[in-house]
Amino acid sequence: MLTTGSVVVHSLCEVTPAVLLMLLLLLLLLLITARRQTRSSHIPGPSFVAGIGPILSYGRFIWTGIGTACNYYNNRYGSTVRIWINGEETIIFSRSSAVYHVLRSPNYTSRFGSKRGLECIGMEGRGIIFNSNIAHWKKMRTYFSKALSGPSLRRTVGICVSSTAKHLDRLQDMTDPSGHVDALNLLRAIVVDISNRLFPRVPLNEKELLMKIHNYFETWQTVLIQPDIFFKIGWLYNKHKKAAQELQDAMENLLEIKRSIINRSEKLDDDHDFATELIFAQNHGELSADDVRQCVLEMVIAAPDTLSISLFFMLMLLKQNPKVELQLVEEMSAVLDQTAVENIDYERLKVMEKFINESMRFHPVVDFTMRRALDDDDVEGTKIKEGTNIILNIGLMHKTEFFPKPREFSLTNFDSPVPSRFFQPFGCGPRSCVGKHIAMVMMKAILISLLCRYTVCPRQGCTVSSIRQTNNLSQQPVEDEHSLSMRFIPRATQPKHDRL
Ligand code: HEM
Ligand SMILES: *[C@@H]1O[C@H](CO)[C@@H](O)[C@H](O)[C@H]1NC(C)=O
Ligand SMILES: *[C@@H]1O[C@H](CO)[C@@H](O)[C@H](O)[C@H]1NC(C)=O
Ligand SMILES: *[C@@H]1O[C@H](CO)[C@@H](O)[C@H](O)[C@H]1NC(C)=O
Ligand SMILES: CC(=O)N[C@H]1CO[C@H](CO)[C@@H](O)[C@@H]1O
Repeated sequence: MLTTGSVVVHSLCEVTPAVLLMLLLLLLLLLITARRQTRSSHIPGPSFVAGIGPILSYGRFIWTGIGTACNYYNNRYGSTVRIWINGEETIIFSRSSAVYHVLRSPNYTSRFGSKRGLECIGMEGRGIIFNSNIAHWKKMRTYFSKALSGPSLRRTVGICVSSTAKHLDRLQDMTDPSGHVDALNLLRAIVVDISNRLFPRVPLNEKELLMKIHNYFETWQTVLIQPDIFFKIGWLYNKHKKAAQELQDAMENLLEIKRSIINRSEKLDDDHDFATELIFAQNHGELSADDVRQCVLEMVIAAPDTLSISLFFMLMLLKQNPKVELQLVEEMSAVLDQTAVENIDYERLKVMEKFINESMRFHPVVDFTMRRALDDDDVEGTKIKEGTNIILNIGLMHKTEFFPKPREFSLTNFDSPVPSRFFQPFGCGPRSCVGKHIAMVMMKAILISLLCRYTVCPRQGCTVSSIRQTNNLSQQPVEDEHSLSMRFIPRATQPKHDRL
């Protein structure tokens, strides 16, 4: 009873009056039935207490965001916690051995999420990211794997370098009267341009597309775990429905243009881009038009939703750690002395790789990943029933195990080789990030192109721990007023071999 009481009190501050009333009624019921049992479960977590536990834990996920709620429960109950989302038992793991088991097992190649919500954003049984039709997902994944390796991986460096240079040349247009640049939006513009030049390769209005991607993402994180009733309330749901539809329509238009480009061209070069591959597959009856649209949509949003935010955090962290910036600049100068930025041997950028890894460990954009058990299993003594929702709290894992300075930003964390099970920013196994190799190449190429020309300076007092952030579906800065803007100061001594 004591622990139950404290759980209730602890969560009161964040529930609405309606839920509060319901809670009081339930509490009354509880007093009457006195020693009401908790559901027989040996896994730590809030107790069931006549259905209050599930309501409270669900409420916490909706109110505080998924990532914040996961961290709360792991910090409170330990590295394995059982909670409820929408009435469904959900287990959060943050210990590396359990996380590694789930990541690599073929039994967790599905994800969970509200069916209505996923339908709203076109991901239910379609695309790749939240597609839980396993046979279909596998087929889609082969198209993504192909497009994110081989020829396009080789084209990536050149495109990243030229796209970054193009945007930096036009920096004046993005600078406000006080000399500041909205760094996150600059990075988004660079990344969406790169994605477009790699995958659909159709002329488009960058700004408009970015706005639509932004709204689509808001909708995604809002609808992902909502109860079915949410989708029946017009004034809540309609604007989200509309935001999702707008990006889908934009993709449809883009594909229409692409189809006519393909029809008009006499002969296509051999390494087809992603959109061309998909259109050909549709023409051969292997994919439906809906499949093609959703896959292109997910490919177009993947990098702007993850990479640009990662890079933004990296720029902030760099200014907070001047010694690291010095080390980076020294390494860059040494490497650029011998080769142009397009031809760099990325293997030689050791400090850069440590910096990227440490940034993704210390302040990740993707803090956790969601899965669903396809089969009964036993994870280190925890019995998992088929259909159980699983959340892997990878962000917390990175801060509680192995690293010598787990709670600090320090490159010494990567001084000695880190066994892969302790560091999983992209996940591993069959459902890992399919873009993990290209993402590393992109981050290195963009960072080096930017940092050899400019040093950045966030506003006074703005650090990754002081700016407002949300940790819902991913960890993101809140875009209010000026806290995200930075000054871009040209470097006095640019590397000798600057071809930019
Ligand atoms: C810093 C950048 C990035 C980070 C930190 C990141 C991280 C992740 C993580 C943690 C997952 C879930 C893995 C799991 O459940 O085990 C994921 C999935 C995915 N990522 Fe990335 N990612 C990044 C960039 C990219 C890029 C550039 C692309 C494509 C262009 C991409 C495409 C995908 C796709 C398609 C999935 C879903 C895979 C599936 O369900 O089969 N990601 N990413
Ligand atoms: C979670 O995301 C939704 C949609 O963007 C937003 O309305 C809500 O405020 C977020 N929750 C928190 C706690 O930030
Ligand atoms: C392209 O050509 C195919 C047949 O060759 C035709 O079915 C399709 O409608 C054409 N698409 C466009 C956009 O012109
Ligand atoms: C950085 O992390 C990746 C895994 O994402 C790993 O393969 C690589 O060895 C790490 N690099 C360094 C320098 O630690
Ligand atoms: C559905 C599924 O993939 N089940 C697998 C779970 O894991 C065991 C052992 O690895 C496999 O034998 C099952 O086929």
